[in-house]
Amino acid sequence: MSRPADALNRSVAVKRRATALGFDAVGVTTLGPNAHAAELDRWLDAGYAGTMTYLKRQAGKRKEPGLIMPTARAAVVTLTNYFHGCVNPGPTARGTPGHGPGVNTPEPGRVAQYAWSSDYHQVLGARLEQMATAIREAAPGATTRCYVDAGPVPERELAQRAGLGWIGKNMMLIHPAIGSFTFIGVVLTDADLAPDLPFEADRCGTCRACLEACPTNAFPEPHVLDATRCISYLTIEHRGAFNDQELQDVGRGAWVFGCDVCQDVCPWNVSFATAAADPELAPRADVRAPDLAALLEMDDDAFAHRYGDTPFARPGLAGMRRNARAVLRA
Ligand code: B12
Ligand code: SF4
Ligand code: SF4
Repeated sequence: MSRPADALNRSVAVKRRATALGFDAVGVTTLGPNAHAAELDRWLDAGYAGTMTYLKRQAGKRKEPGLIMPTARAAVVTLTNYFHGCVNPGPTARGTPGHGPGVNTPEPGRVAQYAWSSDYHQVLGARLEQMATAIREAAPGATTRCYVDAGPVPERELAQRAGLGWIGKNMMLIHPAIGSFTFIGVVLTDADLAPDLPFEADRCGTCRACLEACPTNAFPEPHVLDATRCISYLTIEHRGAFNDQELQDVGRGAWVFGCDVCQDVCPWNVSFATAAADPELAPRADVRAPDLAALLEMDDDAFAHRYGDTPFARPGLAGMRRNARAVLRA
């Protein structure tokens, strides 16, 4: 067992490295049981996960993050800002500057901002590996495992515990100075690192803007998202054709991939989100505003060539065509 001062020095060294690597915020937490395990069970039992059956399979580890890597004693949690400085302009209204809701009229084919660049899993995965190297240098002999939006890691829960923000009524992890347009990345390690204090405050107050703005009423109550009604789930995770209700829901929002409405209206984003200056996460025009007509005509090879390294690869050509038809009503 090392001295507390050593653990603190290691944490400081790792955080310095995280900042140098371009992470916008970083915190450390321990791997005790998930304080919101009961909420996760209730959510799964209500069927709100839809066909994301992996969430049920991974529930044991999400409730007890210490089981993910049994030797691990700490999680280093990072936030990376991906806000691009405007509310989704859609394919035809390019470059409209602005902040906050209602700046632009929705155009068919809107894409959620988190997907505007090349695949963030790859960009952040490489950065997390470099931070893991720094952890192993600070604690010789330590082992590490990196996660970004993958595996059974309860990422928002760990971020809140690492002091990085609170869970909003829209379920997003909101950092008080950055907002919620952030990716969460995690390194689990058996190194002895000094933990940060959790972020205990709930700064939503009486606001309900996200709940009221959701185009499909996907929030049965604050802090509960029925994913089966969420446009993000429907356009990214759902497989197969849309039923009539789903068709209406996707068509109504004009979103061809993901959805940002419950973040666009959040006062913490309206006031504090600033455009990310990260060249590796720079928006790509073909992703931010895809040509829906071309998408409908594309074959598998053309799709793989154009979108294989972007988040569109998850729904694939079949899913993206289905989404395009829904927003074009084609
Ligand atoms: C499955 C999933 C989805 C599903 C379900 C979303 C959901 N709200 O559950 C769908 C496809 C709909 C989705 C959509 C989106 N997602 Co998603 N998703 C995930 C994934 C893989 C698992 C989330 C999960 O376990 N959900 C089940 C719920 C019950 O768990 P949870 O959201 O983690 O909530 C925990 C805490 O909130 C807490 N809790 C529960 N109730 C309560 C109540 C109170 C009062 C408190 C304080 C806490 C609390 O306990 C829960 C369990 O640990 C995570 C990555 C990961 N490995 O964690 C990314 C992740 C949550 N998604 C992310 C993003 C960016 C999005 C979208 C914004 C993408 C988009 N623009 O289209 C939307 C946002 C929709 C929304 N409002 O949540 C980011 C969020 C970053 C952030 N700053 O919060 C993550 C962390 C991926 C990443 N590494 O960056 N997603
Ligand atoms: S992402 Fe869109 S559809 Fe999903 S909960 Fe938020 S506002 Fe509703
Ligand atoms: S819109 Fe309001 S209620 Fe929703 S997450 Fe933001 S502050 Fe909280």
